[in-house]
Amino acid sequence: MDEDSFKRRLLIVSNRLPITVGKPKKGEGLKFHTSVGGLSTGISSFYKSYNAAWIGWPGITLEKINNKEQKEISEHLAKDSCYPVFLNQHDIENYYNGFCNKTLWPLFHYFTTYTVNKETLWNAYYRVNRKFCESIVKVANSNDIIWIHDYHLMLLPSMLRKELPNASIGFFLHIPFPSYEVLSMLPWRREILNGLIGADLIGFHTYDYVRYFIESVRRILGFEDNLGKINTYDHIIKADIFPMGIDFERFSTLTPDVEQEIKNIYKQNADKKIILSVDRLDYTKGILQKLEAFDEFLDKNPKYIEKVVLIAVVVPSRTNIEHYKTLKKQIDELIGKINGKRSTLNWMPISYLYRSLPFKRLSALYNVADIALVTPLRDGMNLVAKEFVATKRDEKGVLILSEMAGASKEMGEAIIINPNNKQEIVKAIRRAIDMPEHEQIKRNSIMRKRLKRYNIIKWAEDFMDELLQIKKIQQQFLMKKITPEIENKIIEEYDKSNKRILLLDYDGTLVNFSDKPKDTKPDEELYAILGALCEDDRNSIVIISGRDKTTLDRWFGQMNMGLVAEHGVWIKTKGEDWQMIAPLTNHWKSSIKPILELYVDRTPESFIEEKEFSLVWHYRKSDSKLAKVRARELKNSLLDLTGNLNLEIMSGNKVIEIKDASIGKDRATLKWISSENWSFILSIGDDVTDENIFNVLPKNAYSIKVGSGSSRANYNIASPFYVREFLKKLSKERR
Ligand code: GDG
Repeated sequence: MDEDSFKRRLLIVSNRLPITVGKPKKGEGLKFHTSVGGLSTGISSFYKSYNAAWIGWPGITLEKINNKEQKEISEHLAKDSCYPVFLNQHDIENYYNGFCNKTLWPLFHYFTTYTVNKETLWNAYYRVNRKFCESIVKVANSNDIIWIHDYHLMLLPSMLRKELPNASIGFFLHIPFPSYEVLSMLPWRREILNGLIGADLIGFHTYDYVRYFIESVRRILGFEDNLGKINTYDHIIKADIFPMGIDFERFSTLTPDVEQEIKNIYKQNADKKIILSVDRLDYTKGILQKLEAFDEFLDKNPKYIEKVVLIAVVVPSRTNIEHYKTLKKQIDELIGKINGKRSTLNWMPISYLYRSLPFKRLSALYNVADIALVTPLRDGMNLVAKEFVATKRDEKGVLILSEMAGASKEMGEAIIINPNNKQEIVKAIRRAIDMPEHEQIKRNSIMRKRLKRYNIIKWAEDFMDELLQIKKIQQQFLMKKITPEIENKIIEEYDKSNKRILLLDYDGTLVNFSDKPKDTKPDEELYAILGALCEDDRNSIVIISGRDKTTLDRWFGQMNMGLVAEHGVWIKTKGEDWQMIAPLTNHWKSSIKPILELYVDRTPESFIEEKEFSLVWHYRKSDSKLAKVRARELKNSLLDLTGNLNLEIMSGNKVIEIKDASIGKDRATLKWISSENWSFILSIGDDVTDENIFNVLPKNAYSIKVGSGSSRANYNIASPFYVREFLKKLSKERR
């Protein structure tokens, strides 16, 4: 952990505080107790060891307390460094029970038919995120580390970024991030993504969730990524994997009160194999599926009648939401049916506990269970699976784990099942009961080592280290970011000089990059800016683009400026005709094009752009995973084929371009620069091909990279919008 992070305060922000306030009966005083749930259990154990404070809702609505009690709550919580965000009944109904748990929760768990899309719920979500923002601003220092948790607060990072621009803001999503297809169903997907990218670091449990997030950001917001680093207009952020760990010590230690509980449970279940299931009451947890599979197991394996018991702990959750009420009824009925059908005088197959248990009892259950049956239909991580394995000090016990839980990516030694495949669960139960001890030990010892090493503290430290790391990268970018002072210095030089050349890239520099290149033709504002620059006869304006010469001619042919087409194949000086930079041939195209066509057929939504002396395979709109594989394959086969031709295979921004190796923007630049004795040279570009220009510029030239990626240019500028503003300033009359 960086020394710096100890000096700064850590603010943890989540919907619920780790302490819940309740008022059991009218007239009674306030009661404070520990909150239940994955997030709360996990973070509570690590945050006490930091200079940390926690901000969240204390679990009681404003309608239930008076001003005096509100003050009492704040004072009581402050002793544990907790700050309450007070919410009213309407907020809870529309934000928590509404947008959070009727819109985001089902959608992100792929229960698309349960998803409610309602403007009023969205408005409440926005409003409560604002309330959180206001509460945080009241207690935060400008450079605090703020770590926001979960789907309830996805708009908060950007809201906070505006208020506290220097804070280090991290966000962790505890639930799955859905695929682009599923996220696209949400009317507010853009707002959600825009809210999240206010964070410096966005963490997920698994690689798939990171991938889905990055793909959505690319396809919905248009920001590119480079190994998880996303270049937004004004800062670099990172998305990465942090599989949440548990408080291993706490679960693996046998305390006297846990020992006592263990004795009690054994007394009631002597000589029986114990299968344990622990879930919040939620339709994502696959509770009905596991009950049905257990029933079927007994059907198929009658020899286990009276020899096995399923202890099903179901923790009440979101009891005000219809789907949860229905599920509760279904679980009650199914358990009633199975027990009714199968119980004998001495035995009841399912022991059902619908309540939240004290820690010692939960821990005792993990200890005594022979098998843990964890069968979510979709689950961000699932800590129960990890906690069960952690309690197994003798390394005996079998974990049956759904492949739909994030935990399955780290716990491959468990018996992995598909929760929708009843027969597979039935077989897994049988296999678990029959598994020899040495095999159990072998499997658990590997998992326990991993859980011990990557525990909750390591998880949080890892997240925090990376958050500070990305902050440093941002600083490097900021150091090169063009400031008003630098702009003034350039303008001063420009004003002084009588012979100026401006080398400007087009796509991504003068206009925003787009999926549809045809849509990015110059607009009136751009013509006005370029027109004003061209009017000054001390200026030579040159557009250096990868576009073909017909397009550039159509757009800029009438203007008093120089043009470079096809990355430097063609050059057109003011008032003259197009000239080829060097004698080139294009007969190679006939042998290369069929290969590209093959890749177009195999990669939906990719296409070929044919220029006179180059071929380009575009894959921006294709599925990113497939396209990456195909791009690698294509590059390899082209490299094999073109070994004896003088061709260059260039990977650009979601393109592969094949061109004569002797052409490039650098060559065109040199030709232009050496043609006169310029006293002011400025080059602006955004893409890899523009780096070739920056490379060959003389020392006294100004070079500016558009966007936040690293570059050889002297400076970075945020976006085409700012490029235009800057060019407007250059062309303004100053006397
Ligand atoms: C979300 C994501 C992700 C359960 N019953 C009792 C009790 N618990 C504790 C367990 C465990 C936690 O609650 C449940 O965590 P899960 O991970 O299983 O599930 P969610 O609540 O849905 O949590 C999930 C998690 O966030 C963390 O990122 O893994 O995917 O959905 O820690 O021990 N604790 C006590 N009594 C109980 O009866 N004391």
